[in-house]
Amino acid sequence: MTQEYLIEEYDELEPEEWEELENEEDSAFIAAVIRQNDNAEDSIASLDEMERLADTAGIAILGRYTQKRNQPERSSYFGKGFLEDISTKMLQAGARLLIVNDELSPIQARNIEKTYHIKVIDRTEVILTIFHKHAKTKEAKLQVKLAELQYQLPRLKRLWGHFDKERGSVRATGGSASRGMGEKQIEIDKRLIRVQIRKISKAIDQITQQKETQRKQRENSKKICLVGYTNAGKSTLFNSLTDAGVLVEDRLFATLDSTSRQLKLSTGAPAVISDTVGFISHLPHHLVASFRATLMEAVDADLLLHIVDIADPRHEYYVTQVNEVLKSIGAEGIPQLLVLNKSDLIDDRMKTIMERFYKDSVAISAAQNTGIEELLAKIEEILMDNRSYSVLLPYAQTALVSRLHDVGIIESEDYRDDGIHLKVIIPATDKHLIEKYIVTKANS
Ligand SMILES: Nc1nc2c(ncn2[C@@H]2O[C@H](COP(=O)(O)OP(=O)(O)OP(=O)(O)O)[C@@H](O)[C@H]2O)c(=O)[nH]1
Ligand SMILES: [Mg+2]
Repeated sequence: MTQEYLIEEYDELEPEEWEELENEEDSAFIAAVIRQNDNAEDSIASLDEMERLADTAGIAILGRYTQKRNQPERSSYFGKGFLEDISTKMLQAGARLLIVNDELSPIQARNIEKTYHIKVIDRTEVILTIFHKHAKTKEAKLQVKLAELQYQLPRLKRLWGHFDKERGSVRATGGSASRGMGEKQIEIDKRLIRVQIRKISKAIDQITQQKETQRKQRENSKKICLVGYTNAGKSTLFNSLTDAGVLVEDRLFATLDSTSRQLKLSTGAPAVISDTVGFISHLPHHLVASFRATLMEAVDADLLLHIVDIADPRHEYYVTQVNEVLKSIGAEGIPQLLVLNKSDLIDDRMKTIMERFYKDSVAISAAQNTGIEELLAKIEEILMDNRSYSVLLPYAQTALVSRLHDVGIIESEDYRDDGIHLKVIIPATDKHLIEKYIVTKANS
């Protein structure tokens, strides 16, 4: 298949097959199973997060319910009594949806809907809805579309009510469409979806290849990638470092595609910095798979700037969750600098405690532009592997002093009888300049 043909296919996906979701308000109950060993605090925080996700997806939450169980029920996730009770309460409250804070199996979702006559969606569907709403670039739209189709495939029977029949996008609306649909129709749809999945995967492969080429072209540049939990302030920092004007919003998953810009380091060495999609705990695996092209940006980096919202009491949890996702994409071995953002929201005492608690971290406020200099210095230190040396230069090499001023930092300069004594910090790449004159390595 020629490349041109692929590009044509890729163009076809817009705008006919992409449907903006209507911003209609929906209402729901949230329900979760609390397992025996679950930590109470974590469970509450997880439900809070689900509520925030629902809010971002445009769904108002009218109530929260939990059931204590050892394991979710295999056929219906919750127990019978709980579901009977909740369906009555939903009716009374006028809640249209039940949101389950987990990924339901196709059977579980179908059974809940059929037996209790309530419309149920899971955490993955809510996240997919947000991604769908926020996808703006072709890259993001293709990736979201792929994740949606892969999610739909095993769930066709049930999703007939939720997904738009012709276009196949996630919708938490409708319901009557499922009536009278035959098995044959489902088979036809499955085939159509598989064809679409293949088509989109090809288009995404093409983007991945393009990105690969771009990356190769930037091979001489050091690559820095911003990673972090959604809403940590990645785009804000990206903007303050590069003046790029990337969308910053107080909502989850504001950024879905990856944007790269040149970053000027004081040493003049070329560097490229990329902003990327936010992480979240239990990021649906379909999304991780579809967003491969975007996440590759992190896998390929020389340095990860891991941004965490230090004003959020759950910072430790976020750091762990982001590291989990990094591990799942094979980026756990890349050097990481932890950036404690939003430090304007905590007092100085707390700031000191946090910097001590997280070794190799730097506290900043991306919004107020504080700590940026220190951050850049640390970035340079790591990237350039800057080392400090004691050097004794013969007077015949006086010209080298000004050269060293250009490429590094001269901490002390002492003109004595035996020559010029210097303490310099320079990038490893420039070490050859002084190799012959090194007296001691001040640190390494
Ligand atoms: N107080 C304070 N707010 C900040 C700071 N940095 C970012 N914010 C706010 O935090 C919110 C999220 O910022 P973004 O930069 O969009 O976060 P992000 O990590 O790119 O989020 P996603 O793209 O959704 O993953 C916005 O409302 C910002 O204004 C900061 O240093 N201090
Ligand atoms: Mg962002």
